[in-house]
Amino acid sequence: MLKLIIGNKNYSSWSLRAWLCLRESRIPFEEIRIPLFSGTTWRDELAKYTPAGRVPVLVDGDLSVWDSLAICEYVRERETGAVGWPVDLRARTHARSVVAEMHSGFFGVRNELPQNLRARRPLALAELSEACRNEIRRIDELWTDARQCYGDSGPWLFGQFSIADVMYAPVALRFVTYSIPLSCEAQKFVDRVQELDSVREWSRDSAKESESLRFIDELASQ
Ligand SMILES: N[C@@H](CCC(=O)N[C@@H](CS)C(=O)NCC(=O)O)C(=O)O
Repeated sequence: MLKLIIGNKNYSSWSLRAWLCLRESRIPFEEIRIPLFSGTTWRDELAKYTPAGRVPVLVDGDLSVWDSLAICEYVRERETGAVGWPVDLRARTHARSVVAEMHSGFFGVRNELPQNLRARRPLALAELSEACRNEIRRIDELWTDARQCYGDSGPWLFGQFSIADVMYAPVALRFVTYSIPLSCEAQKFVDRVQELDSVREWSRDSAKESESLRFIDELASQ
């Protein structure tokens, strides 16, 4: 059986992406949770699965796949019917661009609005850097644009649920934690993500975790 190595459910957004991809693809897997930045052995524990020192990692027999996007691609190629890319070339190229933009950027959002699923910390936009505010606007625009182009074929960013939704689901959940105001169309994407049974399950699990990472929680309590 596939093994997915993940970090803390409350804090690890990249772990959530790989997990969501497998869950929404209805593929059975064993989950191995290594609480990051907790205790003294987590780095050694993680090193058993990946020299990259980061989660998520997917282990399929003697094959190890690290990085959330590589995992999504592997799952899509391994299993017919798994969550993948839009069928249409234009839509697929658009989706890949949108995903690449997330995977390689949005450092303001990542740093100033870290994933903290069980926290609720309403933030005024004025409390964020200009770079972060610009990124929020850009994400809103990406979501709205995708919905305007492909919304007729289904409820997700590119119609049917795709790797683009997987990649942006944790971003949507950050906007919930910090009460970030969005346009109507972008907010609908956030609501849809929150309604997913898989996301609800992950969030319930995150609420039960005992680790608390001060460098993230302190941001939420200021
Ligand atoms: N680009 C990687 C990023 C993975 C990543 O940064 N994971 C974080 C947890 S969300 C991690 O393992 N951090 C451990 C560390 O920084 O030492 C991916 O897409 O999987």
